[in-house]
Order: sequence, then C-alpha cells, then structure tokens
Amino acid sequence: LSPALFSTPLEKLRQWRGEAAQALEDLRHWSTLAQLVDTTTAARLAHLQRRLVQERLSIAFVGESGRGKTALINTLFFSDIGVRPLPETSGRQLTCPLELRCDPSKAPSLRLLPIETRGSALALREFLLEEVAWTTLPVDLSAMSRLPQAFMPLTDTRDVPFAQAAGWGLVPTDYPTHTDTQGLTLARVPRWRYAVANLPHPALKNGLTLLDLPGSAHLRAEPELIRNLVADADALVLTLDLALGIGEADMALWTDVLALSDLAREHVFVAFSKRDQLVAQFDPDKVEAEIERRALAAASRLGVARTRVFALSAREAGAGAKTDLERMAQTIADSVIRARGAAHAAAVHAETGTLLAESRHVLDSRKTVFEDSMAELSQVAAKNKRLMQTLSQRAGEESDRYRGASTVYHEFATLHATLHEELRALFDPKQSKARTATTRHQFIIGNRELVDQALDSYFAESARLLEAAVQKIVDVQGMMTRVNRAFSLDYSLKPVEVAPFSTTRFAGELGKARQRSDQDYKGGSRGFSRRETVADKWVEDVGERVDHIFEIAYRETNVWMNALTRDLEQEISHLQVQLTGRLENMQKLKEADDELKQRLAEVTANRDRVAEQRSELNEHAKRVARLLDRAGQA
Ligand SMILES: Nc1nc2c(ncn2[C@@H]2O[C@H](COP(=O)(O)OP(=O)(O)OP(=O)(O)O)[C@@H](O)[C@H]2O)c(=O)[nH]1
Ligand SMILES: [Mg+2]
Repeated sequence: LSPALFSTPLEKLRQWRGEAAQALEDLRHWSTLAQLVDTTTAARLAHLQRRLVQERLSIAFVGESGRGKTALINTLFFSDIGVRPLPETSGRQLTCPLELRCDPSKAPSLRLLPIETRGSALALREFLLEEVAWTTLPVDLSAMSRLPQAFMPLTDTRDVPFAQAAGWGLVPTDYPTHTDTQGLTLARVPRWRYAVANLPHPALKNGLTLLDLPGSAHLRAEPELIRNLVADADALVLTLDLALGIGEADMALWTDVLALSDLAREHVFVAFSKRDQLVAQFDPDKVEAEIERRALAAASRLGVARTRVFALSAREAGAGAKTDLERMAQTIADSVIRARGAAHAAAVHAETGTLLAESRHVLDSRKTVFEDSMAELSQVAAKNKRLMQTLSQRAGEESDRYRGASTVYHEFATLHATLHEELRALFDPKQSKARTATTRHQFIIGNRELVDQALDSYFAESARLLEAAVQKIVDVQGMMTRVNRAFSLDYSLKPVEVAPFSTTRFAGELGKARQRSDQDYKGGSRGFSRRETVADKWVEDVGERVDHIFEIAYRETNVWMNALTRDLEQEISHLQVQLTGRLENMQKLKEADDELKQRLAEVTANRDRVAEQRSELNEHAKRVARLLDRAGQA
C-alpha cells in the first residue's frame, strides 16, 4: 500500500488551494483599486482566501478499544518506513487520543496533556490553544527504528484511587483495576489526556490531520472530542473487529456515544479489521460467505451502505489483487479529497461569481457613461469651433473697419487742422483791429481823397477775408460730406451731424457797417471837427463794429470746427471699444475651448482605463474559470 495514495491528491489539492488563494488575493486587490468591490464582499473574499490557505482535512478513526484503529493508521500511513510507529495495544482503554498533524514551522515533537488537567475548570479546547500545561517530547527522525520508542508514552498509565478518578470525571470501573498492598482499590487510567504529534509526513504536510481516538470509556469522559473533532472530520473510519463481528459494545458506541447526525453519517466508512484472524478460524470454502454475512449484518445494524463496509486486515502484505484495504484507502482518498476540492470550488465560484458579473456590469455602464459624455463634449467642441470661426471672421472684419475708419479719420483730422488754421488766420480779430487802427490813422494824417481810399480798401480787404473764410467753410462742409459718406458707406458708421453754419450774416453786417461809413465819413463831410475826433468817432461807429464781426466769426468758427472733430473722434473710439469687446469675447471662448479639450482628454483617458479594466477583469474571470475547471477534473 503506497502512502502516496493520500499524499499525491492532497498535494494536488494543496497546490490548487494555494493558486486559488492567490487568484482571490489578486482579484480582491484589483477590484478594490478599481472600486468594484464593497467592503463586505472584500472581507468575504479575504476570509475564503485564509480558509483556503489554512484549511486542513481530517480523517478520524473511531471504534471500541482494541478493534485495530492504531494498527490501521500504521498500515495506511506508515507502511513504507519499515516500522509501525504508533503503539498498538491490548484493548483495555489505556491509550490516549492522538492527533497527527504537521506544522513545518516547529520541530517534530509529541506534545502530551496530563490526565490531571481534567480536574481543571478549563475545557480541552482551551488547553489545545495554550502551551503551559503540556509536556513536549522531541521526536528524533534520524533513525526510523527509534520512532516506536518516541510514541511509547502514549500508553503510559497512572494508578489512582477511585475517588481521584471520579474527581476527574472518569468512571473507575471502565478501566482495569487492582488492589494495592494497603488494600486500596486503584483504577489504572491513561496518564495523558490528549496528545498532538507534529510530523513532517507527506500527507500531513499537505494538510491532512489524522485522529486516532480512544474507545468508549475515554470518549464518554471527553464529550468535546466528539463535539469538536468527530463532528468536523471529513471522514470517519469506524473500526470493527471482523473476528468478533459487530457486538453490543460497538453498537453502544455507535448509537449512544457517537450519535451522529445524518450529515455526519455520510462521511462514515466502516473498517472491519483483523480479516486474517477470521480467515484463520474458518474453513476456506466458507470464509468468504461468513465475511459477507458479517459485513451485511454490520451494514444493516449501523444503517450504512454495504459498499462502505470494507473487510480488511492491518496485517495484509498488499501484494497481488487489490485488497479491501486498498479499496477503502482509495475510496476515502477519492471521496474526501474530491469532496473537499468540490466544496472549495463551489465556495470560490460563489464568492467570485457575483463579483465578476457585477464588475462586468459596472464597467460596461461606466464605459457607456464616459462614451456619452465624450460624444457630448465633442459636439460642444465642434459647435465652439464653428462659433470661433464666425467670431474671428467678424473680428477680422471689425478690425479692418476700425483701421480703415481710423485712416480716414486721420486724413480728415490733418486736413481739418489745416483748414482750421487758415480760418483762424482769416478771421483773426487782432488783424482786424490792426486794420481798423491803420484806417483810423488815415483820418489823422490824410486828406479827403486818401481817407476815402483808405476806407474803400479797408472794406475791400475785410470783404475779401470774409469771402475767403466763407469759401473755406464751404470746403470744410464738403470735406465733412465726403467723410460722412465714407464712414457710412464703407464702414457703416453713423454719420456725424454737421451743424449748419450760416455765413451770410457776416457779409450782411459788414455791408451795413460800410453803408454807415460811406454815408457818414466819406467825402469830408466832417470838415469842421478835429481830425482825431472824427477818427475816434469812425472807430466807434464803424471800426469796432467790423472788429466785432471778425471776433464773433472767429469764435463761432472755432466752436463749429471743434464740434466736428469731437463727434468723429467719438465715433472712432466707439468703434475701438466694440472691437476690444469682441476680441475679449474671443479670448474667453478660446479659454472655454481649452478647458473643454482638457475635459475631453480626461474623459477619454477614463474611458480607455475602463476598457483596460474590462480586459483585466476578463483575465481574472478566465483565471477563476481555469481553476474551477481543474477542480472539476481533479
Ligand atoms: N492479526 C491481526 N491483528 C490486528 C489487526 N489489527 C489490529 N491487530 C492487533 O489488535 C490489537 C489491537 O489493535 P490496536 O490497533 O491497538 O487497537 P486500537 O483500536 O487502536 O485500540 P485502543 O488504542 O485501545 O483504542 C493489537 O495487538 C494489534 O496488533 C489485524 O488486522 N490482524
Ligand atoms: Mg490505539
């Protein structure tokens, strides 16, 4: 019988558990980063992950004392080392329960919990979690021949008074008794309450725990063993003695002590051991029929399927045809390990299935949201682009218009300045006063002809100046008409209003002054008066009046001319304000467009990330599916 029967599939299962745990770890990490998992689901994944890493599989051997449980373990798990390490006993309820497991972080050892700890208020479970009360013996693996010696303490006993045994919750009469030299009756009880062996055995290293449980006496005294260990075992091997058949003690253990639930019964295998002894007792012709009879009887009394009852021997050589021992080992290994693998796969499937499906859904809807906003943003961007084109075209036109109008205005301004200068010279009041003074002087120094001549030339000069000025004003009006036409036609500007400027009254006033002068001062009609008196009188009646005409004309022309430039200047600056406003609007639109482009880039990056996550999710799903596939094939 090869111990690899258990260790090989266990090793495969352990590997699978490791890979599944890693896949869960990766999935949990990834989905947390991608914000696809809620804390509850993440916690459940972490829990399953821990369970996969730590989980052990256990096979418990139960049966009345002496039925051959320990012998079976020796044969099934240690047949390759040349010795039977665990002590096989006489069936007197003296061995202590043994748990075989492997913790590679600790040295091989046998840890023993003294029987007197039963006097403590602590439960066995609590002692199992601590170190203090235990006796730890090292197990030397350098020579296998010394191994049985290392396990001998399992059979240590103590002789204690009945009262002491009863005080520990033991029933003294369940154990061998004798009377000492003082006549005191003593019960021989196991020295140890519980033992844990730490061994680097291949099957144990791959997560198997073996429980070699004691007979009914010790089990009754330690109900926790049943509650915690037997009930949780993945396989329960009920060991019976084929030579004895199923007896009342076995039935009592089965129905009263074990009292398994229907669920726990599904994990029961019946090992009818010591087949060799029966074979020796019976006629070879009849032995097979007798075995079948006993196996059937046991199956029906226990209420388990006949196929789960194996008639075998711990003394079998294992050569030749497949024996029941091998068949049982194979059946246990297959069903236990496969069942556990299937349970793991189901758990992995249950914990990841919803997460994967929901993540797929969430990622798809995130993608849709991003793509929708990409479409919206692109639409707005296109609209913006068109708007910007229109605006920039308009701004171009506006700026052409402004530049053209400015040029026209500057040309006008130059011409206007020249004309204004000329008008000022023509209407200059000082010149007018000088002319008046010169003429007055003629009254003092000249004779009658000279005075008349001076008066004629005075008026001729004044009229010439006025006429010239009037001509200039007409020029200015003409220029204004041209400018206005250019402004309104070429640059669609509002024409400047040109205030009417009447010049006829100046000529009229001058005519009246001349009439007075001709009438009163020509031809020497003031012959009797002093010359100065006549000159002053002329200035007062005529000269000052003419000067006044020039003064008024001078002032009014100034006002009129200035008004023209002021209005035009206003129009131009209005145009400039308009242009600046438009350029500012364009700048704002440009900024908004930049922002929009940035946002679009962000959303696009998000969409790409989601697409990437979607394929990462597929990888995770594939990885889980591969694991589940492999679990199904195992
Ligand atoms: N001939 C023969 N002897 C066996 C077989 N199985 C067990 N024995 C012997 O039967 C006796 C009892 O076997 P154990 O394995 O110690 O029985 P156990 O069920 O462990 O008993 P406890 O530890 O007291 O509960 C031992 O002397 C074994 O060597 C077998 O298949 N054939
Ligand atoms: Mg035993």
